[in-house]
Amino acid sequence: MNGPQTDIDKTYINVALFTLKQIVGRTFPNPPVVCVIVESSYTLTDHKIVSFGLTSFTGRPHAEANAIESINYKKNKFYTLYSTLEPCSHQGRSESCVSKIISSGFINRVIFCTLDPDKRVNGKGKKKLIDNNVIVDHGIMKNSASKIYEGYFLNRKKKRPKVILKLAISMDGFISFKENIRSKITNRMTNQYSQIIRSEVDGILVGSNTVKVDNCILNCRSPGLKKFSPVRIILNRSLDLCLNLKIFKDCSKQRTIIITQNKDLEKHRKYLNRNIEVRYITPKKYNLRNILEDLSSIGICNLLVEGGAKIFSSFIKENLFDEIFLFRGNFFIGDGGLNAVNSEKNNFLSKKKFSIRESIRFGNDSLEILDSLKKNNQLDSKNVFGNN
Ligand code: AOF
Ligand code: ZN
Repeated sequence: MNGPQTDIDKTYINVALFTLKQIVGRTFPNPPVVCVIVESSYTLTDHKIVSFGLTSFTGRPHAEANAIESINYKKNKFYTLYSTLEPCSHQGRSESCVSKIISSGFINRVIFCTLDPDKRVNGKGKKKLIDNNVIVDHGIMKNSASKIYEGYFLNRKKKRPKVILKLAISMDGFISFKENIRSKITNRMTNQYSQIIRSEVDGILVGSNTVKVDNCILNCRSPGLKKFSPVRIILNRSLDLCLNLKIFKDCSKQRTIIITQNKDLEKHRKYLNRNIEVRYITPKKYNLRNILEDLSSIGICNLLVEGGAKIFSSFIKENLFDEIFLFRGNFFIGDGGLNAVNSEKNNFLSKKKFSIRESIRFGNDSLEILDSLKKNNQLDSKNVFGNN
């Protein structure tokens, strides 16, 4: 029995990858990992899953640790551990997964999709396993895994999260009837789906004007999703948001961060006393690139941007986005509506920046998922907002 992959390996890695998709954004501050342990004969016949482990929803214990914990090993059997990511080798809050695999004394073979780009691991997990006589192979279904790990890889390699812009617009491309007014654009079905999207990201970012005008809460309210509510991030240069806003009600239950360029510690304290984290960036460095780097440093891998127009404009203008979830309600707003994206020159929307990957209907509403062309190097696109 040696390393190279078999059809059986592909089957079990597929099972792990299928599950991996379900836990993206639900393991902050760690990347999601799925681990499957298979018991077989030494010739790999009569194989069956004997344990399944996911990264815990608070990030620890890790997937492999969870899977290893609950097995009754048999002496004459062969054990393969499948993982979607290279098992970690660093001493963290507890023993590394590689140490656990080795000290179990039963795992004969480890198969994983992709090396872990985290500097503390990157290849070291693999080496330690091999040095301890565990058969190792990796690269299996690597492309599928890399797509799911897009946010994590961007975080570790580019020091920024994957950025998803979420917009709800009318048929004629407006996000509101007029400025500083909250407008209901989408139906109930769409709104429920939006809650699922929120539960699949680590962080949700808005500008302070959106918090003031919408008085939004930015959590996951649907049954079963509450615990997956993402970290809330508010961009507020002047640190002037009123503590009576709904978003500040339960900050001990949902991590809430304000990013500001105001360094008045008295003001900071006012928020800290209410469990609101204040992160200061100097006025000189207060730009999206640095804000994303800061968020990446606290473990945000997938970031949902929910507005408003000014914020969307900046992300699009600076090409700092990977996907757009464009929801469209079933009515026209007409003259006086507020553009989804504002710009002094009002021209960058017509630049070819997106391609449509998928269209879904929710009753009379629709959702188009757009990829940034920078990401795919595709050439064809159109002004998807349709109003200029
Ligand atoms: C694994 N299995 O399920 C995950 C891994 O802060 P720590 O000590 O928990 O370590 C976080 C790092 O562990 C993270 O950056 C990544 O390299 C790895 N994540 N590794 O073996 C897992 N989530
Ligand atoms: Zn680990």
